[in-house]
Amino acid sequence: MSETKSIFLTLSGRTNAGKSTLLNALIGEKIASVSSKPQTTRTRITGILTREGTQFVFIDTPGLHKPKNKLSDHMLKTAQDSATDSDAVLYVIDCTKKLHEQDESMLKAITDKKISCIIIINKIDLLQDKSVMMPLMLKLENTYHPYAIIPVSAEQNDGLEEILATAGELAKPSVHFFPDDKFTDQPEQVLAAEMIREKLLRLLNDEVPHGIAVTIESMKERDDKDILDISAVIYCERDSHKGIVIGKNGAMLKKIASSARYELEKFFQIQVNLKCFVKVKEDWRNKEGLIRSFGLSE
Ligand SMILES: Nc1nc2c(ncn2[C@@H]2O[C@H](COP(=O)(O)OP(=O)(O)OP(=O)(O)O)[C@@H](O)[C@H]2O)c(=O)[nH]1
Ligand SMILES: [Mg+2]
Repeated sequence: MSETKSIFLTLSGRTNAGKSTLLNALIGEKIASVSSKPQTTRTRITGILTREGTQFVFIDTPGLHKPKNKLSDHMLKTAQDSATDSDAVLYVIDCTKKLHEQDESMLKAITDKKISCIIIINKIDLLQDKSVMMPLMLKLENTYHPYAIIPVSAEQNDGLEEILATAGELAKPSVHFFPDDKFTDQPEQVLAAEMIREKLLRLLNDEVPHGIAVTIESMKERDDKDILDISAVIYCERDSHKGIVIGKNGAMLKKIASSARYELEKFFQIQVNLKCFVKVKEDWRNKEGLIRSFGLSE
């Protein structure tokens, strides 16, 4: 039997750099929520790809940002611990943004710990003239001496093969830690809750979606029919936010539930009957007990 290999790679970088988009693109399944709003990812999300004997285990993490509450503190700690604890890091940078001081301190921490680092310059589809990346690439190369720097467009699946080939070089002989056909270790209920939260992030404006948590109260296939019944609770921080989530005559909640149902049906390949309830938990992002009960602290 030929030798198997594996590698654990943490996706690290500033919020909105495109880490979750890249995770989904690499494994070819939509398991992580993506939105144009900052701080979309709140916990560690594992995506797995097994190819020609090599198992890649990607760990998506919350993006680096300025912490504003206790939830943020947990998110940042998760991000920092994951990056400095793994075999290798895919450090994702948005090529349309200036290098941030948080990029610099994270890259330094990774380098100091001698963790193999592949820097991913993302969103190159937004550059008319690709040569404008050169000064940034040169600076990164000379300062951090990464294993490689790879320009990609996660959204357009451009550069993914190069990432896999390069990461594959760093894989070590090992057993596979997950079954070869598995692509995530996220429980189905967590995946479903995240799909609903993503729609809230996309459809609501300003501060409202950041103060939202979604839990699945029940998720069960009917015995007599091919229907999956899902009951979800959307928690927000204030009564006024609850009003916004529900909308006039329930219009917003209907819109959220129907776009979530579409995605749930696509993912679980079964007809879904989704019921969403909206509740208020005042200032939950500063309450440790609630953060824990929503599964957002490690
Ligand atoms: N044009 C373009 N947009 C991209 C690309 N990759 C990601 N995006 C967009 O960038 C935004 C942020 O993407 P995410 O994948 O949620 O970013 P993230 O790094 O996971 O963000 P956090 O979870 O907040 O840390 C979304 O609107 C994506 O559609 C890309 O290659 N090109
Ligand atoms: Mg993310």
